[in-house]
Amino acid sequence: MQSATQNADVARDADPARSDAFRHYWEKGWAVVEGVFTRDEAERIAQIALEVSQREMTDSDDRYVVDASAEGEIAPRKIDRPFLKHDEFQAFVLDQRLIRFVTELLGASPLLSSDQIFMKPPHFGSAKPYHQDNFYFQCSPGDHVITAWIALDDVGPENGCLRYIDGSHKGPILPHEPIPGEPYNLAPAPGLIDLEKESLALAGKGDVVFHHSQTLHTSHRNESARWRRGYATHWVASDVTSSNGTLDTAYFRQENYPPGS
Ligand SMILES: O=C(O)CCC(=O)C(=O)O
Repeated sequence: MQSATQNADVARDADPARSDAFRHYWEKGWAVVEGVFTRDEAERIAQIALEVSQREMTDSDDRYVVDASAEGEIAPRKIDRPFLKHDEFQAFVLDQRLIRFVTELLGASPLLSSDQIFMKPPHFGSAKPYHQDNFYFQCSPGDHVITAWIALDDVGPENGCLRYIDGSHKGPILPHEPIPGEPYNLAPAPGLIDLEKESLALAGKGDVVFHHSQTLHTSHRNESARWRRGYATHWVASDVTSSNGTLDTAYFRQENYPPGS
């Protein structure tokens, strides 16, 4: 009888798009999979994200949640832990079409640890500096931690698509230093980042960009007249531990996601 991993290998080999994504992910540290969700499904989630973030914005002027322009105008920046804020967010990120890809790339059953929605309003959304997720998570083994970033809009260079340093997941976790004026953003010194290896992850609404926990990535300001919203979900395999308590608040721990929440 074949094991679950062997079955996944057979299914992947039979589908060239899936095996290309798998190869690209392990070679470069990231991969785009097209059409995991329909454009309509992504649009529905984008609309709910807008409603939730507008509501949160009226309750907060915290720069973590809200962005401010040079003129002092404010707009949504981020929704933290959206999974706990709307039933449709829960159904969306637990959709089997997404979980199937996360399982294949991790090589194990994935557990949802945390999530966040990055909003970049037209002509507005601020840059997210280069970083490695696992600098924040401090999880081990790093190969068993993956981010699935679901495009809620078409994304390209003009509206702040994700950018990756190819192969950086094979290197160490770099020291990250605070960015002046942005206490929630830490980044490696620019000299440690080889921009010649930078690639852009272009994605359509409903596509998913996957990245390894150690891959260096960034996104620029949204210079366009369109929104750029991305739903980032963070997953781990069951053998993963964290040295800084990251997993204490993980959704897969029932106390953090009580039934009916
Ligand atoms: O959406 C962005 O701009 C940043 C996303 C990110 O850093 C992540 O998903 O780890």
